[in-house]
Amino acid sequence: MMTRKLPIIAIATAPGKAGVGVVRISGQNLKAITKALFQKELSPRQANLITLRAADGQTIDQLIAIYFVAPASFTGEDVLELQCHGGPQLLELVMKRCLELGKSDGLVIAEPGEFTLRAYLNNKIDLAQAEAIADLIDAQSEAAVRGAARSLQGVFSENINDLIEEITQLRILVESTLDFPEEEIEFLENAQARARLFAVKEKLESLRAGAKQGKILRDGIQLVLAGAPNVGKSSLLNRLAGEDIAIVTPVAGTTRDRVKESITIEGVPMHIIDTAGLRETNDLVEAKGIERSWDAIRLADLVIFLTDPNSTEDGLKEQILRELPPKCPVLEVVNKSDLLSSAPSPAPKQAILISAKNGDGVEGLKQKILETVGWNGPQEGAIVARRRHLDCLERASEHIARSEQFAANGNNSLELFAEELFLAQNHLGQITGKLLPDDLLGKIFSQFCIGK
Ligand SMILES: Nc1nc2c(ncn2[C@@H]2O[C@H](COP(=O)(O)OP(=O)(O)OP(=O)(O)O)[C@@H](O)[C@H]2O)c(=O)[nH]1
Ligand SMILES: [Mg+2]
Repeated sequence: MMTRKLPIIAIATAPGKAGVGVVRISGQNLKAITKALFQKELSPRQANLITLRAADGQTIDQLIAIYFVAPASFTGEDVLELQCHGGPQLLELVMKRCLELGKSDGLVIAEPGEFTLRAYLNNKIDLAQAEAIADLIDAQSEAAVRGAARSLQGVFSENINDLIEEITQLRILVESTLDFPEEEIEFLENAQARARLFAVKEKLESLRAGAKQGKILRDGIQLVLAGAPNVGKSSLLNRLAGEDIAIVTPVAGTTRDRVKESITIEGVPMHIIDTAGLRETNDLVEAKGIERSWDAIRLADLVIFLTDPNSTEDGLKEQILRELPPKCPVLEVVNKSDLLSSAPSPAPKQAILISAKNGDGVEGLKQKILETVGWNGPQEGAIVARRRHLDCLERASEHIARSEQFAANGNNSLELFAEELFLAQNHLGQITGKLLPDDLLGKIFSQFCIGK
């Protein structure tokens, strides 16, 4: 996939019936295929109303064809876009006819993400922008759409490139000093290297904070509702979703399998998982369900440990704490506040009190959820980010911290100082794809949808 130069074709619109369906072809030179399809050349960048015919001369569709000449196209190659009527069978016929007529030119069906990959390889966009295209398509909330659009416009990449440039300048400074050892003395002070390193560090940390928010916006939060049977986990799911999704009964052990529902809280996607109540049981089916509850807890970003005024905990909280993934927070929530008398509450002071039944405290709980996962609210200029970006930023940050230590050692460690700056720069370069192993590239683009 990575190196092939053959022309590619795919249906670019979603499967199913629609007003319009788009078939897209990209290749180094599509003149011959265009001529074979329409018996004439098309004037570039103009909408051409044209008839596509089968081998026997019968009309397949009357469509609008637009020819983009390289490099002024999405992929940077010649692109032929066919805006057909949007029927699945019809689009298959159009594809078939194109493949027939493009056979001698080597026309093949595109792999997922291959159009965007070509745009990246032809320097139309960088890797972070290419990822933003997929994120824009997958966006689960309005805020995520905005963030992905900003990343696609290059806001994230620009910040990364600015930071790389600042590190480069600092490296040039250090390395030129290394060539003139007599001037090394007091170099760090004279060239304000320490101050500049500090500025780099500040900027990197602010980028990391923004990327963390961006990751929440893109991926959302796996929120697991856990606790003993009957405390109201399913009732809380239904309350948060605003819909009757999970079965609620007074029988302890009602929920057997995990019940999942995705909602958004202030634009942040929340993938809520309601689980079977945790307890010792001899019931085979319930035991299986409880195993699944533990599996969900082990993959959570946030666990709500729900209790009610009558439930006995029996070390359940400690058991949950042992199973959690690292850094996963737990929110302790006491349900059924409507049953508590107005007398001093038996609930622990710090606990969040709610009633899934009448909705008391649920708005406050939502705010607490956002706060606990580190969501800072809608930010101007927010972007979307991926785990990969966060990892690169974290690595870069580690190297900057190390370079700081070497700087503290004075001039004896200047070479090591420069080396750490270089390594930090490399990790930042991976975000925009300047330095990236080929296998990673394949992995990233294979997650795209077909036709993109
Ligand atoms: N009074 C009161 N009753 C509630 C509240 N929330 C849930 N209940 C009741 O508690 C019982 C159990 O609720 P569920 O939501 O099924 O509890 P669960 O934790 O999902 O239980 P399992 O699926 O068995 O683990 C039902 O009879 C609910 O109507 C509440 O806030 N107040
Ligand atoms: Mg339940």
